[in-house]
Amino acid sequence: MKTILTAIAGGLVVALALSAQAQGMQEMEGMQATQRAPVAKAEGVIKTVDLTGHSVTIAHGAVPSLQWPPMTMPFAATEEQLAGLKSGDAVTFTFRIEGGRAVIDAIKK
Ligand SMILES: [Cu+2]
Repeated sequence: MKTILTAIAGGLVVALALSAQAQGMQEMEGMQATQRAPVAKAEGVIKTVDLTGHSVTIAHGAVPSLQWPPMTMPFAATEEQLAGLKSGDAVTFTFRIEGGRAVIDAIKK
């Protein structure tokens, strides 16, 4: 009888520990959802500027923080960010990955 009670008590402790762990995981996931992706920094040369499409295509150098090789790709940007920029401009910029898109945080010549 005593061993059965000990086993039940032991199982209860394990169950409580597991549920506490599961709750901890949920909190972490919630945090990731509300936290914005960190900003990555890169340099590159503008290929095309699409003011109405809110997009700029940049041939950028390697981005070590994201383990990206150099490549040419579009970035989402606001009209204000794109003002004064044109094809051929060498730029330094910061961006973040949001919903599978690269979004410009700041960009300057
Ligand atoms: Cu890229």
